[in-house]
Formats: sequence, C-alpha cells, structure tokens
Amino acid sequence: MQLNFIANENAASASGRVIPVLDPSDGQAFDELQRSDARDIDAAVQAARACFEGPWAKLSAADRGRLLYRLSQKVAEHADELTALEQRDCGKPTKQARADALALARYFEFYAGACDKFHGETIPYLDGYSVMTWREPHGVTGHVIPWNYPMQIFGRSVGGALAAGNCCVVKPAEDACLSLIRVAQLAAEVGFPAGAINIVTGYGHEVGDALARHPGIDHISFTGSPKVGTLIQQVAAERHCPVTLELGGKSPQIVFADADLDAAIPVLINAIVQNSGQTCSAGSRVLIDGSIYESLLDRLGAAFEKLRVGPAAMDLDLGPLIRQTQQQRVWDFLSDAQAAGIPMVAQGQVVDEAPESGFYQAPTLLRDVPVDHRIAQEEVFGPVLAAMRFDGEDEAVRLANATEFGLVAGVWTRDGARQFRMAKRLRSGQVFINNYGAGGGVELPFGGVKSSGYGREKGFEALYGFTTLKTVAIRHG
Ligand code: TXE
Repeated sequence: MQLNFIANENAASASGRVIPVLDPSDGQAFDELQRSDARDIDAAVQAARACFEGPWAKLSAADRGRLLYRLSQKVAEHADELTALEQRDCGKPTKQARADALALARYFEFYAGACDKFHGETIPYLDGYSVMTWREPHGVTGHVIPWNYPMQIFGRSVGGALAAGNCCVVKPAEDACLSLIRVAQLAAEVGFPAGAINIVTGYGHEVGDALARHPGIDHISFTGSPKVGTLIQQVAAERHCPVTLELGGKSPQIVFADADLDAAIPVLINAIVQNSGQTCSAGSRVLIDGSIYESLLDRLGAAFEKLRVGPAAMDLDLGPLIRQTQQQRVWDFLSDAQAAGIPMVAQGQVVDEAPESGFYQAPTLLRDVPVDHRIAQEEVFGPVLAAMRFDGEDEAVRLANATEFGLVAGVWTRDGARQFRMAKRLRSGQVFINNYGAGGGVELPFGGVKSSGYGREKGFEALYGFTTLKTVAIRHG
C-alpha cells in the first residue's frame, strides 16, 4: 500500500479510500494508492508553507544547492530501485526506465549548481537612486505531473522550483506515482526539511482540481492534455495564479533530399517509438522531400517491421501503453485512418509472450496522410508515425506549421543556409537540426508555442518562471 508523503511523513488520505495500481504489461493490479481529496491537499500546502517560511527560508542558496546535490547522488545510488518501480508502474522497457532515473539525478545535479548563480540586476536610474531587481521565489508551487515520464517531469519542474527557493506540493498522475513517492522519501533521508517536497496522490478531477483551486498555491506547473490545461488555467485565473503549461504536440521531423539518411533513420524512428509514442515531444509526423519519398518510406517500413513490442521486463523496443483507455484511443485513430483510406506502410510485431490482458500496440507507419486528417492534427500519444510528402522549402514549412501545436521540430539537411532559414520559420519551442532531441538535455529550455502551452522548464530559463521579480528603488537622502 502506497501512502502520501506530507511533511516528511507517510500519510494515509483523509478519505481512507484507495486506487488500484495496474501493471500495464499484464493489466493486473499489484498495489494501491491513496485516493486523496482537498483535505490532503490542504495539509500538504500547510506543510509546504510552514517549511517555506521556516527552515527553507533560513537556508542559504549554496546550502539549497548542496541538498539538491545530495539528492542527485542519492537518486543515482537508488537508480536500480527507481528503475524497477517505474518499469512496473508505467510499462517501460528497462533501458527507458533506467534512462529516466538517471535523468532525474541529472536534473537535481544541474539545479544544485544553479541555486547560487541566479540573481537580479542593478539598473541605472535617476541621480541619487540605487535600483536593483530581486528574484524571489513564488512560495508554494503546485506540480501536476502526467504518467508518461513521471521522474523526468518531476525532475524538471520540482528541481527548478526548489532551486529557485520554493517548496512544492506534487500531484502525480493516478497511473504513475510509485517512483515519485520514493524520491520524496529519499529527499527526506538526505536532509530536506519537512514540507519542502510533498506528494499527494489521487484522481485529477478530485485532488488535481483541489490543488489548482487552493489559495495557498502560488504557482502551478502542469504537464498533460490541452483539455485539462485549459481547466487549470481557468481555475488559476480566478485568483490570478501564474501557471506554466506543457500540453504536448504534433511535432514534425522534416527530411530534405540532401539529408544524411543513415544518420536520420534511427532517429526518425526513435522519436516516435520511444516510450511507445507516449511522449509530448514525439516526432509524430515525418515530412519527406518528394524526390526521396518512396525510397525513404521503403527504408523506414523495413525498420518498422523489425520493431518488437512486449512486456516491460523483456526490454524490447517498445513496452505496453499505460492503460486500456490509451490503447483504445490509439485504436480509434487507426480505425479512422483506415476508414479514410490512408495506406499503412508497415507495422512492428507484438511478441507471443505479451499477455492478452496487457495494453500493447504495434508501431505503425502510415503514408500520404492528408494535412487536415486528425492523424496529422491531433496527438495520438501512441507509436503511430504519419508520413507526408512535400516539394520545396515553402511547402515543408507550411505543412510543419499547419497544426495547433508547436513544441519541437526536427530538420534534416546538409545545407547550412537552409538550416537557419528553417529554424527561423518553424513555429516551435525547440528546433533540432540533423538530430531530434525529444526535449533535449537538462540544460535546454523546453516548452511550446500555440496550443503546446507556455512558459519554459528545464535549463536556467526555468528559474525565471519559478520566481517573481521585485524592483527595489532606493532614493538616497
Ligand atoms: O491526461 P490528463 P490523460 C495527452 C495525450 C494523452 C491525453 C490524455 O495526448 O493521450 O493527454 O491523457 C491530472 N485538474 N497528454 O487523460 O488528464 C491527471 O490526474 C487538475 C500529454 O492522462 O491531462 C494527471 O496528473 N489535474 C501529456 C495530469 O493531469 C487534473 C502527458 C495529466 O492527465 C485534472 C499526458 C483536473 N481537472 C497526457 N484532470 C504531455 N504533454 O506530455 C486530470 N488531471
């Protein structure tokens, strides 16, 4: 039985109710979570506030950094344990779950070093004045985390918020809580004061909503669906609470005829099969220059047919999807594509060892997808790659920008001038040239434009979002 973690204590929810934890590899329940409500959020916010005004306020920035560094080391020491938890909870192949655990350690390492290097400025003003800006933490930050990358998204949002001097209340997704509860326990073990990191589990419409509405939450960081992002924004607007929203994408990977295709092909594929396509920055559309359209599709198709899907512990190319409703969502997209006559180029294989009761989906390559079809417009959040043909740079840009999203874009070309032109013309929070980073490393600011959301997490840039700026003007007597 999993408990909440509030003020460095394991705590049962006020309701006493629980939610089963399912293993996506076989669909069977293997644990239980607390089904918390507004009372538990209130207890967590109070603990966070007491910490923010008490022991947390007394720590120097350097000491905050030391604590984060100790947590980074502790997470790395516990990487095997965290990998096993995440693997079972989310259905991730071992190498993916392990990469996530190590990324979490790296987030804390990066933000450990940032704590005492982030500061305001002095501003020249009228004679007789000294003017400066102070970067101050918001106070208590709320973090609504999705299920696709619990550890990575916790690292990027909670890591940045703590480094900036906030205390955190975290609501993980109901499908993926285990690793985050454990990380909060590890933080307590390395000396984080009670209330600095609090975890409250439960359903989004109950406990997530209560977090967004709580007057003691000074900033909300949300990663999830556009629908819930809109709800959070509306609720937060009622009390003018700032929000950072990361709402996914329909990211294009654009391949020009002069691209290094040997380098591109494995990246094009990984960008859609990683985490079974359940990645906000998945490269879910591949736009291909007309002169290489058929030949590249042949090569991609051959590679797709070799991909294997199976239980997480088998550590194949893909594991299961997170839950049955997600599987159904992918099936619905595929049957709509079939009804529209969109041709399928190739599919990977679900292995015989995969239980019927698990949530499996073979990776699928579709071609000639019309730009206005929902497969080209909406986030499938599954391993489905939509190929489209373009002729010339202008058409590539038009197709790439023709969705409501703008999170990440990839461009493959050897032409240096074209690299800059494309980077400039793509409406996207990140552009990768001759690679596809799916968010990139810890150092790279990440976030979207248009319906992909706003605000940036990761990198030093995140610290601006997790602080507020105070201008102090002193007139000398
Ligand atoms: O997301 P939800 P779901 C997209 C992806 C996926 C679709 C649906 O396309 O197929 O969303 O996934 C919490 N108030 N992404 O339904 O519901 C919820 O408990 C406050 C993209 O799982 O948005 C969870 O912690 N919180 C994405 C978190 O929001 C609420 C990652 C995300 O769940 C809430 C996940 C409410 N009323 C899904 N309702 C990305 N950008 O990476 C739910 N939540």
